[in-house]
Amino acid sequence: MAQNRDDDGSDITGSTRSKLIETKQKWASAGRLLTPFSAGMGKARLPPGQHEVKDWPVLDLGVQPDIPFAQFRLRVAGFVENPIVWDWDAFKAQPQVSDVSDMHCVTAWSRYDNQWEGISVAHLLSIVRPKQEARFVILSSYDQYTTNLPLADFAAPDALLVHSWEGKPLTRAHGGPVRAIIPRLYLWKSAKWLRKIEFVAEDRRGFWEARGYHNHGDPWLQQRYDED
Ligand SMILES: Nc1nc2c(c(=O)[nH]1)N[C@H]1C(S)=C(S)[C@@H](COP(=O)(O)O)O[C@H]1N2
Ligand SMILES: [Mo]
Repeated sequence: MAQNRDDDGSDITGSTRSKLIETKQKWASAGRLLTPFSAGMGKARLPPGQHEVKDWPVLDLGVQPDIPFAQFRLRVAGFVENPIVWDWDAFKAQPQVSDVSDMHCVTAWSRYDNQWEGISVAHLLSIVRPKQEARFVILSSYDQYTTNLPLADFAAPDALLVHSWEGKPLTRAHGGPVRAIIPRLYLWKSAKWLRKIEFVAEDRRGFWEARGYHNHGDPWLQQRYDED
């Protein structure tokens, strides 16, 4: 292997390279050229075509299922080594995290700095262990809603399964007991009243994706509607 062969730090190639590496490391830690999600990068915090709201609108199919904690089950199925069914106690027994993220609805409102509590998708993945075949994820809800996304987006470090918002249990209207939060995609990918997570090899369009909405839904690329 050719690693660390430039022990002669005084030669021009060596010093040029270390400057380049230093610069690139600075870019990396500043998130340069990455889609800017985080606070402090205010300039591009609002995706194109969005406006900020301070309230939190409710959007769904008009049916808000009432799932008492005692009846709550979260099932993980499909191409995973360890399929699970968690009841409320099992879900709450997982390592809890809290995180703050922005949400972007395709109807053009964005809400900043939402504080979530729940479990990270990264943790879920470490428990269920997706198989090689798993490339997409289908989220299904207690209101029959479904949405699909690539495993790579579901596995993003800021993706969560949440039960609380701003320190309070998620209301029924906003998807309690448990909803997904996928901050890097439009909010329709963040299934409320989450019931099942299926890992699949072939992509399958969900409720809105089958009704003219974009299959991927990246707000930074304004992927609102289907490309014909
Ligand atoms: N189960 C379920 N999840 C859903 C929906 C739905 O109808 N049912 N609507 C989606 C859409 S279109 C949006 S914009 C967000 C809205 O979440 P909110 O009502 O908490 O703002 O939920 C998404 N998740
Ligand atoms: Mo939406």
